[in-house]
Amino acid sequence: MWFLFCCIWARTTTSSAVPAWPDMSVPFVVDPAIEDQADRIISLDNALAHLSRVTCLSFIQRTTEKNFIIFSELSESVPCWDVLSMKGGEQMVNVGGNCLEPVKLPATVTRIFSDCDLQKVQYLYPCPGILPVRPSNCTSIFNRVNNVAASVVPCDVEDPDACPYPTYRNNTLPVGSACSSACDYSGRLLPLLRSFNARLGVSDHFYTTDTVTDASMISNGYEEEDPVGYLGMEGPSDSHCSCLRPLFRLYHPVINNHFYTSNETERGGAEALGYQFERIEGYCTSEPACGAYMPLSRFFNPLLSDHLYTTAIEETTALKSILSGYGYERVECFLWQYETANRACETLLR
Ligand SMILES: *[C@@H]1O[C@H](CO)[C@@H](O)[C@H](O)[C@H]1NC(C)=O
Ligand SMILES: *[C@@H]1O[C@H](CO)[C@@H](O)[C@H](O)[C@H]1NC(C)=O
Ligand SMILES: CC(=O)N[C@H]1CO[C@H](CO)[C@@H](O)[C@@H]1O
Repeated sequence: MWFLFCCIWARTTTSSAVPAWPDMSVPFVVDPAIEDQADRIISLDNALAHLSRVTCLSFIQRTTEKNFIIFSELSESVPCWDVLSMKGGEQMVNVGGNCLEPVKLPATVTRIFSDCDLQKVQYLYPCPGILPVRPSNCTSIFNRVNNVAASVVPCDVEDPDACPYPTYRNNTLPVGSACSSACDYSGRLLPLLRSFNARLGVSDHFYTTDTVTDASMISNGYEEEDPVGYLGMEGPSDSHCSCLRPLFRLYHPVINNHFYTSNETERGGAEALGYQFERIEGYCTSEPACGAYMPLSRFFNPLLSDHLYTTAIEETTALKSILSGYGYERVECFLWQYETANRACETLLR
């Protein structure tokens, strides 16, 4: 099995009046010199499959089309993956060298295009019924001056559940669709701190973005645990991101349980059961978008009366195992992985 490094459209489409491919469909052939290299052709197939899967642009084998792409190995000074505009006639596109590099096993890298790349595709080739998203802060990637092969976020395509970016699992969900942005949120982000009090009769996981409260819990017997991600501080409306949800914190003093929900109705229901509303910890997104791609999984242990929330894949897997005592409830919402909203969208160079 081959994975690849692949670098994206550098210096593409500086003008917005680029001729687009009709029907969002790109006829292509592959240069025989590449066709002969098994590892590279598999990489190319993977890259095209990825693009077709997560955007509305599709690649078709050329039959008699007059305008088509020839995937070739060109000089390093030629931008990679310049496929977004139709130039007319035979159009050479560089997928050589740095643009499409098979990675030898053991591969740690399988993700091919970044969210920003996909955002750019979505901007030029919006899926029907979905608002086009602005390429905004992604321009640095598309206008990259040199053709450095972009490394990609580790994500095992053989095991999509392990992908940190759930968007990519869904063939039908274009990036950022429901939230008007794939990568952007204008508010400040703060870590959602996590602590746990294991004392019998308490057994309570506690989460807060407020460091003072966190410190006071720690001094009252809660043990620090790893933060679960970042919450937005501004909401519920944002100039970029249209699917923010407040994360409400509630507390039930009798059963010593902190409970968090992003659902207003559920909050009301909990209050009716004796939970007291404490505060809004911050904002998360209802869909994987706006740079927030980490699902916050919610669990409940009825014996301990404890709600537990995690974004860690290993912990989620472990808790879902029958013996954990914690029952899986749902993905509450999505959190940011980094302090900068669009960082998850930036391909990591080198
Ligand atoms: C994929 O997207 C469709 C349409 O938005 C949705 O109905 C479906 O539940 C999604 N599937 C997954 C696995 O998220
Ligand atoms: C909120 O919770 C209620 C009751 O559990 C449910 O009917 C509703 O669909 C939820 N709303 C959202 C936006 O998930
Ligand atoms: C080019 C561009 O749109 N830059 C924006 C990136 O995001 C920050 C914060 O959201 C904006 O202030 C910039 O204008």
